Amino acid sequence: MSTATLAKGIEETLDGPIGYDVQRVREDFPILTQKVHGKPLVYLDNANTTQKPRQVIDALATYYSEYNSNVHRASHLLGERATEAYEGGRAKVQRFLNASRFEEIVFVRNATEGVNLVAQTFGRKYVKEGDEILISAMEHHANIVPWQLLCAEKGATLRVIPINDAGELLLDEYEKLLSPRTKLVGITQMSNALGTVNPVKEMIATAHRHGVPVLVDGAQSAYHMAVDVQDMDCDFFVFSGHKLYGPTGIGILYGKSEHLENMPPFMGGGDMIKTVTFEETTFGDPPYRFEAGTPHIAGSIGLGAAVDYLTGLGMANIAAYERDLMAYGTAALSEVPGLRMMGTAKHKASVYSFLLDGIHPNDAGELLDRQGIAVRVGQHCAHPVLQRFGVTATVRASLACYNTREEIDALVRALHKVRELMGA
Ligand code: C6P
Repeated sequence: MSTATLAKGIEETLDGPIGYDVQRVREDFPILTQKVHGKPLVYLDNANTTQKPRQVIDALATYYSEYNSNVHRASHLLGERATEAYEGGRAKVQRFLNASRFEEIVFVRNATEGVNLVAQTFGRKYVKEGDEILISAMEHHANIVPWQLLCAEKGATLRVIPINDAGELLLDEYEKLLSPRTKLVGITQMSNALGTVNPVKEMIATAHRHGVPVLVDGAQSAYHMAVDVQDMDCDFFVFSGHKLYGPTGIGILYGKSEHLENMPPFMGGGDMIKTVTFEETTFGDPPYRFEAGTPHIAGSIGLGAAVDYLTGLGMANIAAYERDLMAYGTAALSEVPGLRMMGTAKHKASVYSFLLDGIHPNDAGELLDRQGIAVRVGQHCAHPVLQRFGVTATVRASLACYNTREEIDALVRALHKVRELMGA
């Protein structure tokens, strides 16, 4: 179904506060109709990666079957078409994030590479011995380890904003941790392990009052809520295409031009230079300065198709739909005996991270899988926050725009079955 038809469908089928007809959305995702272990697939591992709509799959197939070619380098029609579509993907992302300039959108492989790029360029240039980088206690390893590596290299210190038992940042402590030594704040907009949505706009304003730039990890937020980087006023924003219903291997680093223009290259090679001699190389302007080598052309095209799809549905509609579903699931899961939810923040989205009394998360995950329910179990690449709650693993069910109340009911039924099978 085209997104225009879908948007029309939304108006026609609008029923109460929920913004779209989920059954029509599901028809766009071919993978969702399959059975696993003989049971209908209930895919609740969306925080890990989301499924892809037909529009994204078709865009990839069309590129490879009709105009596959390298970009920026080919002097023929296919190369022109590929370049136009590849740069078109960048323009779509610019509009999606409401970035003021095309040059502020840098293609990377994923959110992880985006953070590493900033640490290795901006960080290496500006962070000195005795300086501090401030992150939060709920960060994913992707927003911890790159800063640790930088701190070790520079003799700087990593500081951590603490959280309360609900999984909310302690904002008074945050403000106290900001000092003239702080060179950058790195915070997630939404925690993958708890679901907490952080007040990044306010936190950025606070950091800016102290003259400190802020990197926002949008890996979990960008596909659940509308993001406006100008309104947020972040200095850097990263996300991964594969969580945003797009292909793997493509991600975005947004950076304010004033920063990108002053940052040294990340990697050296073709396409990121102006001139090269054996004595000296001059570097290209952003974003190309940071994009050495043949890029993930299909990735940009597929991500552009994903952005079109989401824009057609409307991020506000998606947020409203998922908010309703989240509340339904929270109530339903609270009825499961012995279920302990980790992360009960007031502002929370689309993630249920929980433990079942007396049942190891690995066992729960396996028994859920056999009933067709796909979840993630483990530490979710966020060891420190699990340690903060004194646990080594949780079961995590996470939502996307195509999940339904019926699927939540199936999860709840399956959890009862897990308890029965495990004798709990
Ligand atoms: N979280 C999860 O199951 P990459 O791997 O670069 O696409 O995304 C890294 C990343 C960064 N920040 C946050 C908040 C994330 O949740 C993730 C990825 C997945 O929770 C895979 S570990």
